[in-house]
Amino acid sequence: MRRAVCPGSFDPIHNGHVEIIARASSLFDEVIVAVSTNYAKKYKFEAADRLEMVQETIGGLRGVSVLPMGDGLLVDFCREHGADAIVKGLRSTVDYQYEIPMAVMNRHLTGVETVFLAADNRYTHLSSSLLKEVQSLGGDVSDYLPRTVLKRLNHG
Ligand code: COD
Repeated sequence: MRRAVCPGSFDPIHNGHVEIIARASSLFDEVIVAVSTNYAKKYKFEAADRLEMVQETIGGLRGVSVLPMGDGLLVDFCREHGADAIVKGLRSTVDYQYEIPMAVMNRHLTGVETVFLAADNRYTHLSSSLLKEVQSLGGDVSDYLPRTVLKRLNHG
């Protein structure tokens, strides 16, 4: 039984995240989507809302569960939940430069491996912050966001 963790702050979840989680679920028997909260960071959505939006979006995917991660170490979360790997999406060399030190450190700490999946062409330009900015200024981001997220953004 192979179990992976897909971590993120998901503020909010978008279709680039969803695509990576779906592909992870075809590679692993079980995937846990870990919704992190870094208390030093300012989020648009509360932890409970971010968690709910992820659940509403990917709840139907077989073998995928969603859990809060709090602000501890990702490797501790992986150990606690018996995960063999962390799965992340890579959009560009900027992501690569940011992610590699964390992957090496995480492997050093507990031996957990990080598996990188190349972001799909349709979503390489997406980030939660870009989508929030465009939406807040009146742009149409409906191609990139799950319905539940769009609804909350439009009413928030
Ligand atoms: N296409 C494909 N994948 C994407 C896209 C996209 N357009 N956008 C984002 N992703 C992927 C990336 O793999 C990203 O890692 C993941 O989705 C989540 O994205 P975000 O933006 O929601 O998540 P971040 O970057 O805010 O989350 C960072 C973590 C919570 C993963 C990280 O900070 C962490 O591991 N924190 C725990 C504390 C810890 O252990 N620190 C020490 C690390 S060595």
